[in-house]
Amino acid sequence: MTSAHVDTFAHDHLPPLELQPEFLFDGPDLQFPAQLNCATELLDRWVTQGQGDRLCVQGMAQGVRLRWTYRDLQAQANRIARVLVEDLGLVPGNRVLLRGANSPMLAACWFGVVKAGGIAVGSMPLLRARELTQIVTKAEISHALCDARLADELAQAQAGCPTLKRVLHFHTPSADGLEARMAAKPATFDNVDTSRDDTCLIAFTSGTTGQPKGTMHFHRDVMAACACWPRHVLRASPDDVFIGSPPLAFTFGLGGLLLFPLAIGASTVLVEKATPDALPAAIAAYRATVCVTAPTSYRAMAAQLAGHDASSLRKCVSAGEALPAATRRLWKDATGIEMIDGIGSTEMLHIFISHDEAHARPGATGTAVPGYVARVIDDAGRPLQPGQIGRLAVKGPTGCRYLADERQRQYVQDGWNLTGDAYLVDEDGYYVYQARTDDMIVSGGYNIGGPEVEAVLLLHPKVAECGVVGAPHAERGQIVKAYVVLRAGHAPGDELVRELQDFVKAQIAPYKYPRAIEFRDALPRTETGKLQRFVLRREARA
Ligand code: 3UK
Repeated sequence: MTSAHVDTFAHDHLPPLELQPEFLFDGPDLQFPAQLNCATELLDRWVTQGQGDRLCVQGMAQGVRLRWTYRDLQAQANRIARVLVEDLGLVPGNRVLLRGANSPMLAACWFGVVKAGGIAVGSMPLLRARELTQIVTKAEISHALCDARLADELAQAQAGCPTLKRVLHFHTPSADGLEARMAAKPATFDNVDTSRDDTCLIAFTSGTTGQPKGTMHFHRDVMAACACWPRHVLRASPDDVFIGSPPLAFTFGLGGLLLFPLAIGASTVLVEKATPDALPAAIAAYRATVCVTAPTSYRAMAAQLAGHDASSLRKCVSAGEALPAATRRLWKDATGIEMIDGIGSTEMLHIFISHDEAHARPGATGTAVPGYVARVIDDAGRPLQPGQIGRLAVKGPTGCRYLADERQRQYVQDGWNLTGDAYLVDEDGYYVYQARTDDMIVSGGYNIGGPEVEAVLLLHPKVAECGVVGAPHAERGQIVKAYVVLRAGHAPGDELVRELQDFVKAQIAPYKYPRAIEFRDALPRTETGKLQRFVLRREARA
């Protein structure tokens, strides 16, 4: 096995072997050749096999609707690889920052970097200069490909980023922009012959506290992710048209909206604006068949679907947060579709516990995806019995490798990846999410998972959204506190507080009911749609 990396930074900053998780490669799907470039497998392969005219990626660029075939995307990625190598002096192993909302050009940039043996580092479009500086510094990023509309924030960051020497902008007619340089290059490129164990991707976690963590993934990991959840659970077909909201900088979006459709020769729609207001119209316009987004987005879309033709949809994937049973129900009533829920993480690259449509169980995430094993353990690492709440531990062909980070010891213990989630396994072997382990509420000696209370509140017809956290309390230690956003046309008040409290008490053990309820116009969320419970907790403390 020969690494192609001339710049050995990634290899030099892997966690020591004894701190890495155990990797499992059982079965013929998970055997990979020693030399492997995932761009060859996901993109060039189709052109080589005579399928270059198949539709690959659609979207908008500067107001123009694009429809690229596999051959088109390959040509664009090849030109970008040439610009990186020939004009910007990229050598294999260099890190390249990618910045932009989802678009065909951003996808071409990802493949351009990976073809050239570089390491793609995505960044959420809303990141500010301070956060960009942290990422560039941590990953010692040398190059950036950046949407011209996001140029300012990166320019501000660059002042504090001595490693970042070359920045090119795309989506610009400028003579020294990426497109102008691409136009001067032939559409061919020989992909760098990377090892399956060369890093091709560093994904930063959207950490809520402290420095962001960079997770390193190899060419092999990308192909392994494609061989597990999409092949065994999603089971999409080459004629499927994928669409959705998660940014390509988030591995949920990278896999669900780029790697997985391409792995099977299907096509993807990359829309810049995929909010719940905009997505239904896009689904109708592109006749999309597979939708990938977060639970809250489905909940908001369910209310707006009338008036849009969503009849093309056949599979809907939810991840990023627990999927409440009420949201599954709303979506099924609106579309007839049973959603596919799955838990994944940036560290694991993609989804490792899930279920298909036929095995969906409201309120449960599912079972270990083929290729992965999972268990629920206590604080000493001992497996627990069904029904007991403990820490989720997983192993499979992908796993956590933090870039030079002490926190590796927390995520990986005894070869298992510990995701930080509290789970139980029910009598039938389904994994049921409780809370993030550090989000568990302890009230009067009881352990209460906020999401369970949220799931009940969401069943109430007047509740649009809610977040439940522990608020400090003199006698009980903590009390359950709910922050509630009401549906249009309902007014907050003491009477409604009592109504919601009684509603919860009638559905689950009364000790779990929210002793405090506060009404809000909106809830704090990350760019990936996750509820920021730490913000609510901070407010509950104040
Ligand atoms: C939570 C879920 C319950 C859970 C992700 C799919 O979310 C992703 O990655 P992140 O690193 O966060 C990981 C954490 O998010 N979570 C995600 N999905 C679910 N909780 N049910 C779910 N279905 O706390 C997990 O540890 O941002 C999701 C694919 C790729 C991803 N990166």
